[in-house]
Amino acid sequence: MKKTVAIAGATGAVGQQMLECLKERNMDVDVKLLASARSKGKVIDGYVVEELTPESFQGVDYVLGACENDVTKMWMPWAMEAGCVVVDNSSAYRLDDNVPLVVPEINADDIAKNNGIIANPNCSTIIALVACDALKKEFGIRRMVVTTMQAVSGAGVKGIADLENQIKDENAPKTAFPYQIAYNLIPQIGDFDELGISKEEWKMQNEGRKIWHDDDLLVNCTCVRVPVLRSHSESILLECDKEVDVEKAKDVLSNALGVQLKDDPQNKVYPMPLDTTNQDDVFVGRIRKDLTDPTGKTLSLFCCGDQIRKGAATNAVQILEKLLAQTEQ
Ligand code: 11C
Repeated sequence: MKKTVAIAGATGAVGQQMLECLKERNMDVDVKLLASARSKGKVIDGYVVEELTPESFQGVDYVLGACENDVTKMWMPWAMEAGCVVVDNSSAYRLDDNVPLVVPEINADDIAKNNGIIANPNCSTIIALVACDALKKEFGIRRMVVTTMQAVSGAGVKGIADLENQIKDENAPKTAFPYQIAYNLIPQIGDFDELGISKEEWKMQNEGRKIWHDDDLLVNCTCVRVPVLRSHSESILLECDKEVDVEKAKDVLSNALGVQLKDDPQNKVYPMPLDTTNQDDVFVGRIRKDLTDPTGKTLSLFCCGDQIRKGAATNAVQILEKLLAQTEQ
């Protein structure tokens, strides 16, 4: 029997992309779009948006969650009560011990351990880990030093609107960020703790440890919002267990799932956020040995990935595909 998939938060940037991903991957499911009362009756791709209420999940098999944490925490008990399996893009449950946190290219086996909720990692974590997973297997990764350059889409439709409006008029209102984002960079994503580290900066280490099953992983991260529409870029330095070899690194990356190697700097080939926009692979390039490390164990790279697709919607839909495949077995 055809399964029913509800998208909770269907009118946001990630929710709309989830619907697009279901369609383009020809998934044979019935779809239900749920959102706040404000969006009730809105039509998206021929589907009428319904208000998200405690009754919304009756008859629903799977939920793709694309809401903020507080809204997710409100509806999650309703979805659990109705017996749904939820793939949730919020950060509300990511670090719960009984909630698998999954990037299908890396730890798809964890999906089977779910108790009704599977969490989708943060976008910059997904993009970095997809870029580095094959290198971790080859050289071991002890410490990562990461600078993210995160697109405005990470702040949803408001973030995209702010950039587009401020490019036309620098005095346009700031609705998503504390400062003008057009022609600017903002080195803050999320609130800072007493150590001066932002919530977004902690995610890479905390989520990375869980996805890679590596409690010793160390990550020093600086997250920066940049005036780019929808692809995150990351400059990453990897301190490895073994001596690194650039040709071997390129070789393993050229065979890595979800990765496209873009590394021919002499011919101006390297990852750029416009090139990963609206497609699913993570581009990796600028791979070079860190000559300041006398042990030869440190590698630098640059990667980009579409924040709304692989950083959120595509990853969630890939998890859903695995869940559906498990029920068919
Ligand atoms: C941003 N990474 O770019 C955030 C958006 O934990 O899912 C997603 C936040 C999260 O602003």
